[in-house]
Amino acid sequence: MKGASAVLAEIAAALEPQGILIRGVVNFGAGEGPLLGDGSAAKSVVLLGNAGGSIWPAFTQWRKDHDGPDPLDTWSKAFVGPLAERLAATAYFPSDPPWQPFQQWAMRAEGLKPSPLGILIHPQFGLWHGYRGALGFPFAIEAASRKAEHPCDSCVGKPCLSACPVDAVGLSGFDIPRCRTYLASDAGMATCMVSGCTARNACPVGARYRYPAEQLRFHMEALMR
Ligand code: B12
Ligand code: SF4
Ligand code: SF4
Repeated sequence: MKGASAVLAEIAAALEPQGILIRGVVNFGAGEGPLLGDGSAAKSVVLLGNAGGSIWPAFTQWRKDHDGPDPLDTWSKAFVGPLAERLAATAYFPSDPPWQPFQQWAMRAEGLKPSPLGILIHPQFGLWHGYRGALGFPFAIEAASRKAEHPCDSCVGKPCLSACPVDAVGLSGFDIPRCRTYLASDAGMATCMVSGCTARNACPVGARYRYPAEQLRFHMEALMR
């Protein structure tokens, strides 16, 4: 069996061309991890995801020859699935039921905390990052424990909280119907649907990782469905 560091190196090398990055490792206590393919509980998961627009060039290229529903999920599975088989790991995907607690894993793996918008904020990438999958293993993987600085603690004025034109998102939660009604209106079509969520865009952290325009529009269209 490969050592844990060889496993991490193999994952990084296999997914680098797709812009999918290792986003941290979580080790679990007995029985605490998600179920592996053989029904036992995972001892570790390796989180996989994007930072800024890292996945967009490879995804855009792949999409030229692939059609169908949920293209980003299909693309993620096309690359993470075979790697899981090769490593005898179990693959988990964020949109597949039962929903695995990706945000809790990320909080443990990288010490991230939620922003007032609900999305986890990263000190470097700001709100511009996400998860494309995770690989579960029956052994622990040594990883440095991380405690990230939480940018919202020192954010003067918290502009994300006042930016939504219809107050659909904030400390009291995310009013999804309200957001979707606005997105479907002429005003929404001319603002958030073109340039991305105005509240998310208002955050100054990690501005250089802001998704490219095409990616912003892709995620907004997904939110409408
Ligand atoms: C269902 C879901 C939605 C639903 C409902 C969200 C809600 N209010 O519950 C809808 C479709 C509306 C949605 C929208 C978005 N989502 Co969403 N969503 C999910 C999904 C599939 C499941 C969440 C869940 O219930 N998990 C199950 C529980 C057990 O997991 P958990 O980690 O313990 O739960 C945490 C969350 O529930 C979180 N939480 C609690 N309340 C809220 C409220 C909001 C708004 C959010 C985002 C999180 C959140 O706190 C928990 C503890 O950490 C996750 C993927 C996943 N598997 O987690 C993505 C996920 C949370 N979404 C994500 C994103 C980016 C978005 C959008 C920004 C995407 C977009 N298209 O623009 C939007 C808008 C959110 C916003 N505030 O701006 C990312 C967050 C990444 C990050 N940096 O944190 C995730 C992880 C998907 C991914 N592939 O990375 N989402
Ligand atoms: S604008 Fe400020 S409070 Fe809002 S998410 Fe960004 S850093 Fe956090
Ligand atoms: S997409 Fe627009 S309407 Fe929806 S929460 Fe963001 S700013 Fe508000």
